[in-house]
Amino acid sequence: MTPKTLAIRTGGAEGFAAWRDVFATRAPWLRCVHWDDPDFAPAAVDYALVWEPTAGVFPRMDKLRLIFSSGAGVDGILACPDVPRQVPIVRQAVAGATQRMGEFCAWAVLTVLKEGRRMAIAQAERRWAYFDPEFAATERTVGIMGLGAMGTRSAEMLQGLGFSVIGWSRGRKTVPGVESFAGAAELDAFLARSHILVCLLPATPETRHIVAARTLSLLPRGAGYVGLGRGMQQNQDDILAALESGQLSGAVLDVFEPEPLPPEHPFWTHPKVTVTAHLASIATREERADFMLATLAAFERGEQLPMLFDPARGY
Ligand code: NDP
Ligand code: OXD
Repeated sequence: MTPKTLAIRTGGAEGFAAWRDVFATRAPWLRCVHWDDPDFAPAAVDYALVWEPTAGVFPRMDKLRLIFSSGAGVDGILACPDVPRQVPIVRQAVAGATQRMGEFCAWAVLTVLKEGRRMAIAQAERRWAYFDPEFAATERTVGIMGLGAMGTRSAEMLQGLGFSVIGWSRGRKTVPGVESFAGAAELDAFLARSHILVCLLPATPETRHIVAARTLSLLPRGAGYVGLGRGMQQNQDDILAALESGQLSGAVLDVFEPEPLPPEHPFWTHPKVTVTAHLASIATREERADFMLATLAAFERGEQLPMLFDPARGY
């Protein structure tokens, strides 16, 4: 391969060093440069790998041909005011990431079902608090908003645990065993069936605050909520109100607005909320590097790329 330059801004200086080492063994022709290095020369860059790029740099990348997100979402990239609209953006699609998401989603749904937060509080207080979680998985329906790569793998794993699973997306989906609801017209019927609601949607203008008072009020009383997509999809005050009123019986939240969740936020100490630090799923650097190198080879052969961000649909 002709030498090429990849600019990296994901995971800070430590992340850069780790990425550089991963690429050094796999693609010696790829020169990795750190976006935040004082000697960084944007004009030399062919490709970029970024999570939250800073403004003022893309316009100086005259040779830039492809942008990779270091994750599945591209919201951190789109938040950069001068991201070049003509350069394709590739989202990560790695089997290891969907597997990890499925595992995390299964854990979160079981945490809601088995009242894991109640157990954790009792343990922290050294209290022998016997109780009998009310339902078995076979008696509950999990509704997954976003039946894409992450939602589909989660649905498969939840079905393996005995849950009934339904899904909601823009278009109709065919996922074995999963009843598919599509579009705004079918949202309310989907919600009415979801004993535990999981959000695995991308961040788009349409999904802003999609989990809010109205949505939550349509769930069966005492429903659970698992937030794994993006914080911007959730009205956090409405979630708190639904927990207070008993409309929600519990929640596991991995994403917030803003992140990190401020230390004074009531979610941290809420007896019905389990908070995790946006860690539900990330593939290893090795897996992501292999996906990127295969994508770059296809790109240089002029082939159609998988997982392209589509500005028209917003994700
Ligand atoms: P995909 O692109 O594979 O799937 C997105 C799904 O969302 C599709 O089913 C799509 O439906 C649906 N969708 C998009 N917009 C709407 C809408 N307005 N109304 C209804 N359905 C909609 O994405 P992934 O599964 O790979 O990832 C999903 C999201 O999960 C990411 O964008 C990211 O926000 C989040 N994520 C979170 C992680 C974490 O650690 N917490 C880790 C990885 C991802 P259709 O196909 O019909 O358009
Ligand atoms: C992602 C994430 O989008 O980690 O991949 O949230």
